[in-house]
Amino acid sequence: MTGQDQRVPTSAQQTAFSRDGVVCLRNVLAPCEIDHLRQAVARQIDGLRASPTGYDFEALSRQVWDADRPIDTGAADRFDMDRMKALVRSDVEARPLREEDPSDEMGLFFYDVAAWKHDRGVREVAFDSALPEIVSTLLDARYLNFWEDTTFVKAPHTRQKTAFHQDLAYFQIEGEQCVIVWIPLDPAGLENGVTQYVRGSHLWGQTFAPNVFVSQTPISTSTEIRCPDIEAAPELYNIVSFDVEPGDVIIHDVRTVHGAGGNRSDTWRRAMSFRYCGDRIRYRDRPGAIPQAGVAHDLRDGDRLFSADYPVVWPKPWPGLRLAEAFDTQTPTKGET
Ligand SMILES: O=C(O)CCC(=O)C(=O)O
Repeated sequence: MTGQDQRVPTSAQQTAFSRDGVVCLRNVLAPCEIDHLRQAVARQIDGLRASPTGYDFEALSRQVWDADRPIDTGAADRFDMDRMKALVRSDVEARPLREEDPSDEMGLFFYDVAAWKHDRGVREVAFDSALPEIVSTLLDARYLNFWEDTTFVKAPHTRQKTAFHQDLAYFQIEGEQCVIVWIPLDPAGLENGVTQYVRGSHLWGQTFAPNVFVSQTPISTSTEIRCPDIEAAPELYNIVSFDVEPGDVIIHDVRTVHGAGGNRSDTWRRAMSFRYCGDRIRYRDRPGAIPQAGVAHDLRDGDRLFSADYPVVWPKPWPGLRLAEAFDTQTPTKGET
């Protein structure tokens, strides 16, 4: 399995990434790699109700904004959604972040994490595609840890937007040498909710409190400041988006403020997002960060991310080594025999 056109970013792409905090690289992943991720996403969606980390934010936003509707997250307990509902409803600045859509169809804004732990195909793309080398070049990293994968799917006619946010405060890390690689699994543009980025926001010198995507309301009561309300006045910000095809990737700095519209189209917008950390990142049990699913480490503040929970994916000890195989666990890929 090899990448397609590109294994290292050009110097123009590196300059754009440093300046804007985001860059789009074309035709980086091979069709078979996209296929691995699509299959993993299909298995995740099938398991939504049973997953301890899987959510439908489209359904949740209706439950949050309707005082009489109880919160129902199935088996998921990563976010305390009853507490979130109370926080959002008592936030005077909060309002539904939903697209107008004349259709009566029910959408789906699917979210789940950490497929790499049980899905070999995801590990192959996260560890053995062109991505680790590309990312380590962009970050000027001596080595690279894989932090986690996250799946974001918007079915046709999903009204819920992804509230603008900054990723840094969601993660238990200290430092800035971290990127998020957004991997479209369908053609995506503004109509079906491609991600949007505030150019240069990685250089604002601020760490913003995390939100739960259905509202700008901070989910932590830590002292971190709330993200500006970009949706209220997008014209005030230098927002960039890219029309992308499967195989392309969009890479953003962990400090870059970003969000997405709903999916107003008849086509799916499936995506996976990989998070990588460079050698200057240290572990920090940051107040307000979202508890990470299924980690077993005992790292303390200031430690390097040396743990089986954060595999070193670059450099490879020898060329041609398939790290995905090295990390095969006793747990088979869900849904496979
Ligand atoms: O796909 C989305 O709607 C949001 C993506 C995102 O926030 C991320 O990849 O960090």
